[in-house]
Amino acid sequence: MKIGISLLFIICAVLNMNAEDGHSLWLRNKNSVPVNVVCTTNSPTLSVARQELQEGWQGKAGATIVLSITKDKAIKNDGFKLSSRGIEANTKQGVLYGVYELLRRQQTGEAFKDEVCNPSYAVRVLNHWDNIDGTIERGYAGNSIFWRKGETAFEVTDKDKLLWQEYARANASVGINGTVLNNVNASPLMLSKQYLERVKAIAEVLRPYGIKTYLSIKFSSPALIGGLKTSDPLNPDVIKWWKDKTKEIYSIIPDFGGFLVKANSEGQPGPQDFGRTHADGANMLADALKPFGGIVMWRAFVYASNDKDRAKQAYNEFMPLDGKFRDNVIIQVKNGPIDFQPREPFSPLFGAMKKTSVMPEFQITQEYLGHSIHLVFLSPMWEECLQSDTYQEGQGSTVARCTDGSIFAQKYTAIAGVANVGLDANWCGHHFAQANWYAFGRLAWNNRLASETIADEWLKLTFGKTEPSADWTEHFLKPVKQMMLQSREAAVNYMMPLGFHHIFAAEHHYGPGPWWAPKGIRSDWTPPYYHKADTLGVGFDRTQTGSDAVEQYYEPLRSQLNDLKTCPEKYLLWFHHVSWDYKMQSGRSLWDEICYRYDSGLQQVRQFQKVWDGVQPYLDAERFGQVQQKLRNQCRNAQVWKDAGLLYFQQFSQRSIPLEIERPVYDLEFLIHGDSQSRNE
Ligand code: GCW
Repeated sequence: MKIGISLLFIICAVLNMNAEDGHSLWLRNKNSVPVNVVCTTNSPTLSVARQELQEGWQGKAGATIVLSITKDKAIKNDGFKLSSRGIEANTKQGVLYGVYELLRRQQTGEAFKDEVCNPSYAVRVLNHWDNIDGTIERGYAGNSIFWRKGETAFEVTDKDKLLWQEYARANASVGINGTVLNNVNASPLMLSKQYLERVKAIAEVLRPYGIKTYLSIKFSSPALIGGLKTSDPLNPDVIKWWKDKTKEIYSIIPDFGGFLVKANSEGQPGPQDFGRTHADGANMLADALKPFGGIVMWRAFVYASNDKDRAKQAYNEFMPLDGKFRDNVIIQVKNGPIDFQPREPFSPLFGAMKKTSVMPEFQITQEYLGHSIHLVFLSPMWEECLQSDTYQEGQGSTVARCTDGSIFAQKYTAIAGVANVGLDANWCGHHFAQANWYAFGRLAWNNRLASETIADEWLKLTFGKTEPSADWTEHFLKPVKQMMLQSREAAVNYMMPLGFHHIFAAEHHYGPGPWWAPKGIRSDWTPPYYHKADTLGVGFDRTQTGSDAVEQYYEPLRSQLNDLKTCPEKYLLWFHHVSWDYKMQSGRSLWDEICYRYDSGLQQVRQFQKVWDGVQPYLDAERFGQVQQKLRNQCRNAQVWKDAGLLYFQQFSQRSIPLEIERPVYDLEFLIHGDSQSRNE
């Protein structure tokens, strides 16, 4: 009996050991072979580099690899040079990135040749919307890995340190070199002694991996925690307060990166509260950071209540300030002019601000893309933004080139991604949401990478074997990659096709809510403001005769978007109010096309379910089962979206749903008042 129980215990332990919870991300144990690592310099970062090589080497057994710090003009920032001899870089971080690149190539079977690899952006940073009580705004993977409330809030445990180290390693492996530890809706307490001490502890763990820490600050901190009467950025006491505070921070965290600021946006305080401009506010902070080499990332996500067109506001507020910012200020601009929608045209600020550093902000957490329930690979969305042509400096002035220093001489180049990481065992809530973290890092390193390459790498690293068989490649890699690459377009189809935007249910932004418009609420927080459906047609008229948002784009794009005939259909209802009978490229009427798109989105998810069921033999039961269940949920929700879109807009179009399309299964009444929004996890 005793033996029986012990045996059972051992079996359980072994099974448990093999249980695949996804915690290892894309960094899995591989069968490595011995390698001699020669490195004459010593440092914590280089020790990590050496260890990674020793634990992950899959090249020739017994090979010698030399890691060296050099001075090579062809190598930029923390880039590196790979050669058959080893890795050279100008910085220790560069060597580490070279090691990860080499190992990645070995693991994915990518050819290796002598080459210099430089990052597209100097600062590649995650933004955590983590609150100091441990909750995460728009977080769908558990609480914060950095903050918690209660008695142990300031205790730094071994468990904390291990988790932070794993986090740092994952980031470094894809080239991320900075992290903002707290929400842009910042608590002023973040700058108090106790919290700064915890930042110090986090920074110590992150440092060997080349990751700098940054903080979001509340602009009214001088008054809120500094005892001053004002937070006016031109007030000498306020200026001094920030200088002293910055000095204090650097005395605790010597390699501190700088501040991220959300000011005069969604109720956050800012310089405009004192009759000052964004430039006055940002420059005051930039001056405090300058002596220490710190930067200010100042967000352009601003919009006032009841403006006629929210899409125009960031541009209107920031363009007059172009050239007025210090050189250590970077304006952080969301990819689209409104707010991380499943599809938006690029923000017109890209390329237009020519005398100011501008950085893109992407959202890795899926606030508007099905949280951590829907399988949506975001890389194609970011690629679409980065490769959009602004025409600002002639053809080929892509968002990528306008922000990475190729066109404008920016002192700092940077890119930010709003993190999707939490305490969940698999970090991101959905196994496939890990791919979005990975993709952000890869695109931040190389903004010309194709989503297909990224998906291919990620799948091989996350699900692959050391030597992938032809069978695995054909029956797992190919179909799953295809599914990933289609997943964003599928979400656009079942949520808001053809340029629809912001027709989400209020607050949680998960399910549909095109009808949502309670009295007394800001109109630009309600979906009807964005879709403007009436019996004649649907869509927001942003043409020259409408809100004239097209005017913020540069020719020839402006005219192209302005004309109903030349505006790409994917942006149609973003820029035009279109009649229900308008003939689309498919030959269908707009109304019929809307019905087809919603339906095809749902059909795509059904197809994804089949693809996934088909790959069951090729992966562990745990991840298979979890993804299968999430897909079921996604499918139910795609049905809700389709039915809501069709039945709600049908009230205006007063046309029937094409007969080839499957009928809705929910009543509009239930969709509006029932429990259809339940995330049903
Ligand atoms: O997308 C909106 C979100 C807010 C967020 C804000 C922002 C952090 O709904 O939760 O606040 O954007 O980007 O500041």
